[in-house]
Amino acid sequence: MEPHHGIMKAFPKVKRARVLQGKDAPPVKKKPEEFDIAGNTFDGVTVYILPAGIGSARCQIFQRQIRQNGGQTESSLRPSVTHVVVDDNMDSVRALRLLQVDCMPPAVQLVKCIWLSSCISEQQLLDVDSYSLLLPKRESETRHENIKEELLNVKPADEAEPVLDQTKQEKTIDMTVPDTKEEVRGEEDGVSQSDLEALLTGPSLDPSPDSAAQKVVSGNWVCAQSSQSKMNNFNKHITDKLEVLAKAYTHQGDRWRALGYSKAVNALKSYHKPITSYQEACLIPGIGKRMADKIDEIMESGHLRKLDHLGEAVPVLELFSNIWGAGTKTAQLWYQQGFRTLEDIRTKARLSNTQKIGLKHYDDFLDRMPREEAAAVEKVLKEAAQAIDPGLVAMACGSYRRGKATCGDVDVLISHPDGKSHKGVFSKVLQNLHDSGFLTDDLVSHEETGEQKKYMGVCRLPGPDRRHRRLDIIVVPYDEFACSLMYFTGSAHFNRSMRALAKTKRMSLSEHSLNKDVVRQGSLKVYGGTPFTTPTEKDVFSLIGIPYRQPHERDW
Ligand code: DCP
Ligand code: MG
Ligand code: MN
Repeated sequence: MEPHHGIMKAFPKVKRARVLQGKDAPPVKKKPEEFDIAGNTFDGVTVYILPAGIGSARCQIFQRQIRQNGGQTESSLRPSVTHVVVDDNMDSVRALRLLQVDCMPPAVQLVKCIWLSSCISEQQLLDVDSYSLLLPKRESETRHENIKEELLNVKPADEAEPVLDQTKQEKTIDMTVPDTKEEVRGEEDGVSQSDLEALLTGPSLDPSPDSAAQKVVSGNWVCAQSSQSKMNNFNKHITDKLEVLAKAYTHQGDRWRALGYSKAVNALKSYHKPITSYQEACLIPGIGKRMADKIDEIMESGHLRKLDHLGEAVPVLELFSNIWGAGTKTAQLWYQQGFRTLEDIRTKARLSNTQKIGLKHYDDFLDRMPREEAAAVEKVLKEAAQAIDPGLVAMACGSYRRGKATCGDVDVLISHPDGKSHKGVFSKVLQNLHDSGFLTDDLVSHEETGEQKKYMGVCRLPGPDRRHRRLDIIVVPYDEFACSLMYFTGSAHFNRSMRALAKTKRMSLSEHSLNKDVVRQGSLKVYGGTPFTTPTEKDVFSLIGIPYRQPHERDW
């Protein structure tokens, strides 16, 4: 996906200084009167420059030049804006996400920064055509990108939301999977249309009598069910095989089919008894006929023939995409270039800085840490934060908060209950942790979405025999605390379900807020709505209209 992910940014040393010192300081606002109008290149043009990737210093220079040349600038996507300028490496999906819209308003151009610099240097308003960010054809591909390649994971506010309205489902599926050939293949290959339709809405398999009441409010939504129901897996002999297939599809870049299989796996894991017949499998929400065929085959023969024909590329693709910073597309490219081993990659492949770090810590990153170690990392973060301001809260979220025995990384959320003292903390914490030697590598330059900042890097606890561990840190304003806590606690599948459910209620859930009165046209959000006040996670659940779930019940 990296041709248009544009998301991961290695953390060049030069930039680090900027990020770690004064990037939190408010930009010095210069009054427009200071500038003489020098030209009229931008007459009638109002530009909003999306700062991500461009940096505030360059933004300010551009803004000044626009105003000096007869144009106007805005600090957000206001109705007056005619051009939105984004970093040259930005892809449209990410741009829209950062702009918090599903599509550009009509008549607003979304252009690369090079358009702006070319206009300035050529002193004329150039046609945007060759600088415009075209929307990718296959939305489905970019939506379900490899998590590692999604900077910040701060995510797609509306990632893969299904539409509940049954009458519209087919249409929606068509829109999100524009390549119908792909879908037909899916049909042959275990994931049917109905599997796709059920995607992400999740099973409703709680056999307890009170589940009927819940269904009234929450239908089949994963987020409304406790993930504890899958703890006792009566169908492990089946799910083990389907999981292998799901993983293989992930590595082959077939996200839809992979999602279909994971969905079926979740459904089977939470089923209250071993499945004994094809008919029984068909009756489970989330399992279509083709999937039931596969299940039947495993039940009857103890085997799935499809697993014998995965192709020799799969294990190599898995080997490669396990390098942090390399996704399916990169792995495929390397495979096509003839590479088969990590040694090939180390010696022959062109690696980004991030991938170099990923390769250096290949084994460490694959090794999940015991939760006690995650707790120790959380403690380091708490102490670092509280040394800056004793009122700061720092807590490990992610799999740790969901109570998992092992964690792939540590996801630390930092905020301040006074609503303002989180400002400036991000760079200070990072500086402190760099100075103490706790942080050993920076993977991704921090990205801001609104007032939230996120860091992805590598740390190591002091003492002998310690391994390098992945660490994610987000600093959030307190009024976004509950929504960001919920986002960062996950799981990702649970989050998708929550967002999808919110959408059916004209709401929109993101890591920032739960908004009401959202206006959508088809599956596109045209008005973002207004945020509810959500002091706690419980408020978010109750506003969406489902029972509260403890973090350990969200492990879908
Ligand atoms: N997240 C999300 N969507 C994504 C990626 C992440 O909503 N595509 C959210 C939910 C995750 C949280 O961010 O729980 C942290 O992401 P991690 O990748 O660290 O995932 P976990 O902590 O859940 O699992 P692991 O133990 O593998 O780190
Ligand atoms: Mg994690
Ligand atoms: Mn993480």
